[in-house]
Amino acid sequence: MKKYLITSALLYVNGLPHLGHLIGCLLPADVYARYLRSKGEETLFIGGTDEHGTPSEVGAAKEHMDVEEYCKKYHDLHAQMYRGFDLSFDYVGRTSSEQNKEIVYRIFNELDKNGYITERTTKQVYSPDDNRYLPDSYVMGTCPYCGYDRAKGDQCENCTKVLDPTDLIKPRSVLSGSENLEIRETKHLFLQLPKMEKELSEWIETRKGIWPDIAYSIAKKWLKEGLQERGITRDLKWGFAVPKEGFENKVFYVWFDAPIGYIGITKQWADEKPATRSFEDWWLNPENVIHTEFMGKDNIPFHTITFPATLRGTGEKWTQVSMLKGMNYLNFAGGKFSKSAHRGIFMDDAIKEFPADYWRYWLIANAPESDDANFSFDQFAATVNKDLNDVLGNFINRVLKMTVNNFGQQVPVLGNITNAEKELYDSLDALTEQYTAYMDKLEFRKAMSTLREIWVSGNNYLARTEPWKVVKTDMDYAGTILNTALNLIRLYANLSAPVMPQTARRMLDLFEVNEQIEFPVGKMVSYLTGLKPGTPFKLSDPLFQKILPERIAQLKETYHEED
Ligand code: B3M
Ligand code: ZN
Repeated sequence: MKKYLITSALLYVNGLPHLGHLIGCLLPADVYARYLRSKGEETLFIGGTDEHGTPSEVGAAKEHMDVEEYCKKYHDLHAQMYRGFDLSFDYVGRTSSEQNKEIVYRIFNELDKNGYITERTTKQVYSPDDNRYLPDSYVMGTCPYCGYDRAKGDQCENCTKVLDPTDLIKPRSVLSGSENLEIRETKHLFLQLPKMEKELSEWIETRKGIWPDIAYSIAKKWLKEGLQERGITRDLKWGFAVPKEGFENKVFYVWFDAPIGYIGITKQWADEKPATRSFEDWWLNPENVIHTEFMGKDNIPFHTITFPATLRGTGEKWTQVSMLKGMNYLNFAGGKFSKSAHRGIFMDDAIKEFPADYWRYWLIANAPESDDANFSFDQFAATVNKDLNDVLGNFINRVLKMTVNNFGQQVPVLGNITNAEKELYDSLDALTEQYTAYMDKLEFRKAMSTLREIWVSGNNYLARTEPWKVVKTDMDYAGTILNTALNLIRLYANLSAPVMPQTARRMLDLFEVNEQIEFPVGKMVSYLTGLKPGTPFKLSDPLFQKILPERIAQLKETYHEED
């Protein structure tokens, strides 16, 4: 039996994550992990914080904190936020851990031994005013490719181009703002990507039609431009010291040790929880592990080219990525969500406004899969009010109330079924099959619109059978309708659980059945006759609250949607 390894991109520890990060990697990874677990698959879901490099040094300097303490503080805050949104990570680790260091060194030494590491004298940006080198995001300037004026020295987040600080037009120091910058020569270590070009190119070709277009096309673009050797060391203090003579004062580049962090964090998990499995079971086991990675589009080059090359160059049989889900960006009020400009809605605020499931459902139903998507409070409220409140919530309320009023607080007897039930079973067979297929392919928007259709089919069934009329003429058939409708609630709970875990639990707990969430497989007829007649149920407060116009106006103001 193959087992599933799921990783979500490891977010930089500086600042708090926003809704763009949540939908970019964390949440879709969680939905997929929950889906697989509810199907009984062996699943390990790994996440954590990316703690090295310039983002942490710059963030710590801004808060006048020691870098190590700063990383710990924000790591804990990220982890707390993940819990608030019910992200079901098996482990939330850190790229700065001892375990990661051990694996980074192991991989580096193998690469070096195999001739994939070379030394080069390079030109680096030096700032006399700051009295130091300014690698990566210590420098900002205008992107030479797209003209974006807040491009960072290592990557333009607007066009995703990977840059060198010396490429920037009008570079300036992030520390002092100084534009008085010099170029100085210093030695660095490089990963020989060109040596692996052919091998990588053949492998990427096999991913065509399997990875989403965006992942495949970004990888292809890199290959087409020709692979260049990539610097893997930096003139920084914070990071893993380079274990090679002459380089002891340098550290590894954050993008060298961050993806290795998935492995390091798995080892943290294995060391900390006397688990049944070792990290080797997951990471040195390519034949038996299906590894799915989730990330925003700017992270794709590193996961399709540099990280796979890093693992391949060791000559060891590391588990490689099988499926890669890359997301486009979520925009807000016509612009980007931005950590540095604190623009948009951050996870700590979001959770204070609405329950996690409202956000989870909206984000997954509107995931920026084929293109960038836009968040607005009007759309958010419309979806919550319509899909969750009117379609799903009302169905449940009506069914529970009608049953109580006519049969008491228990599941009525299922009598003879008619064409209406048969047709319901058939249409649900087709819809659940479609839903499962979309989840398997990680096509979340389509999965959610199918889930919505499944909910709607319950309302259509009531509209067609009109139990409020049937109770006056045929109590047996009225019982059959309401029995079927109550079974639908149980079905909805199990189908909705990957995206709305809390609501699903509440739905299932309406019935005194004490069941685990389990993804329904097979024919719906057996599923929709599963609740035993006589099973007691509870009445609950409405599952969702409508978001009213005054509240929407207030939210727009608080979060500057219309500024
Ligand atoms: N830390 C980028 C980010 O936070 C980067 C991802 C690393 S994944 C190994 O958006
Ligand atoms: Zn650009």
